[in-house]
This record gives sequence, structure tokens and C-alpha cells, in this order.
Amino acid sequence: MSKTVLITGATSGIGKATAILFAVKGFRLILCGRRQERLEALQNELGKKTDVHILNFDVRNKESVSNAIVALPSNFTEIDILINNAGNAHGLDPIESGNTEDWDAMLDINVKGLLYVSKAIIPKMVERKSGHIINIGSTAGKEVYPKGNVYCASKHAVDALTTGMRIDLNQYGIKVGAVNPGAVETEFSNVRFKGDDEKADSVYDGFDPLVAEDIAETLLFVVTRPKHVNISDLIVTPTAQASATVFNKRS
Ligand code: NDP
Ligand code: 8X3
Repeated sequence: MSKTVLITGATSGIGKATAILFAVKGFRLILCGRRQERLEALQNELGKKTDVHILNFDVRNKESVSNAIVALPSNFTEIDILINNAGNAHGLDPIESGNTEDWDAMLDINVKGLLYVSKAIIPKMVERKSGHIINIGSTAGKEVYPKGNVYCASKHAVDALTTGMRIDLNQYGIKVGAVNPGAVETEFSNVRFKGDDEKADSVYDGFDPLVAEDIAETLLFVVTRPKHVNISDLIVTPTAQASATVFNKRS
């Protein structure tokens, strides 16, 4: 049978592009997010190509996460691949004036949410002694940039958790790795700047950012390696981006 992939944050950006590409490639999909209309639209569209199950939960709510996974229909309980993608930046402020609600959101979603989803899925992978977990980190998990403070901390935590998971799950033959994108034009900056779309768009002025499909293709490569190959860590940036702050912009 085709592999079953659970993707968090499938309603937009990287998660959605991955769902679309993986459907074309015949993976069975469990698509997660909070925006029900978008989940249903994806199910209707991608359901023409593969089996699709949708789950609506906020990754911050551990009971909802656990209940949703426990209640999966029997033909979707064996999850082969988990893509921990849900996440966002909230705000871009110096530490002295950062908003504590933004801090809570980033740590609760990007770090604790990833843990809750993983905790709900790992036990069955351990039982079956097989599985593959891919965490979507960021270049922000590899270096810190001005005003990135808490978002960078959350992605550094994802980096550490990826290594920790790989070490602990090694004995069960479970693959664990991370894909760490640089600037990808999605709804990411719209969320970061709280609906100020002009400001969000200006992030990508003067260079060609990655598009979500670039990361979807990377993820397809990662999940289609042979059984004995694990891609443990990948950084993918636009050609114009040399580091978190160095961009070759058109003048
Ligand atoms: P988008 O804003 O386009 O997508 C974010 C996704 O996460 C949405 O599907 C959203 O779904 C979901 N999500 C957000 N909060 C929650 C929550 N509390 N519970 C459940 N789902 C949630 O951004 P991207 O596609 O760019 O981001 C995907 C991942 O990639 C994130 O982890 C981000 O940090 C990372 N990343 C992004 C980069 C970029 O430049 N864009 C670069 C490096 C990493 P919904 O609102 O329906 O719940
Ligand atoms: C998203 C990339 O540079 O905005 O993780 O933090 S960045």
C-alpha cells in the first residue's frame, strides 16, 4: 500500500504545496490545520488523486491533538511519515519591547505544538519499528538575526528536538530529520506582520524568494530515499540569500 503522510499546517504555504505534490505522487494524506474550509477544499481537490483524511485541531491544544490522532479511522492509523510543519513567526520586535502574547504563540505552536503532535504519533511508529519524522526548522534555527529573538529561539529548539528525536528513536529504525528553509514567500510574513500585507510583501522585494513548491520538492526527495538513507539536516535558501541577513538584492 502507498505510504501515509500526516502534514501539519497543510492549509497554506509549504504544507499545502507538499500536500498537492504528494497527492500527485500517490501518497495517502492526513492533512491538518485550523481553517476547516481550506481543509475541505483540499480534500475535495486532492481526493480525486489519493485517499485524503482531514483533521482540524490547534497544535497548542494537547487534548485536541491527541483526540484527533486517536480517533483516526482504521485505514489511516498507520502513519509512515510525519511532517511537522505548522508554525509561524509572530511579530519582529527587539527583545525589550517584544509582545509576550507573540512569545507565547511562537513557543506554544512551533515548539510545544510540534511536541504534542509527535507524542501522539511516535508510539505507533515505535511499535511498528518504522517511521519517518521530518521537522520544518528554519535558517532561524541555525543563526539569530536582529529582532528575531524568540522566533529564532523556537526554531533553535526545533533543531535540538530534531537531534534529540533522532537519537532516542534510532534504536527503533525510525528516521528523523529536518528541512530548514530560508526566505519562502507564503503567508508567513502576513502572519508575522499581523495582516499588514504591504509590509509582508516588502520582505521579498528585490530578490527571488523560494516558493512553497521548492520546499515541497525537497521534502519529496527526503521521503523517497532508500530505507538505509536518512537525510538528517538540510538548509535550503534562495540563491540570493547567503545568511539570515545577507541578500543580493537588485538595486
Ligand atoms: P504559512 O503561514 O503559509 O503556513 C503556516 C501553516 O501552519 C498554516 O497551514 C496554518 O494553518 C498552520 N498553523 C499555524 N498555527 C497553527 C496552530 N496553532 N495550529 C495548527 N496549525 C497551525 O507559513 P509557511 O508555509 O511559510 O510555514 C510553514 C513552516 O515553515 C513553519 O513552521 C515556518 O516557521 C517554516 N518556515 C517558513 C519560512 C518562510 O520564509 N516562509 C522559512 C523557514 C521556515 P491554520 O492557520 O489553518 O491552522
Ligand atoms: C523563516 C525565515 O528569516 O524570516 O523561518 O526567519 S526568517
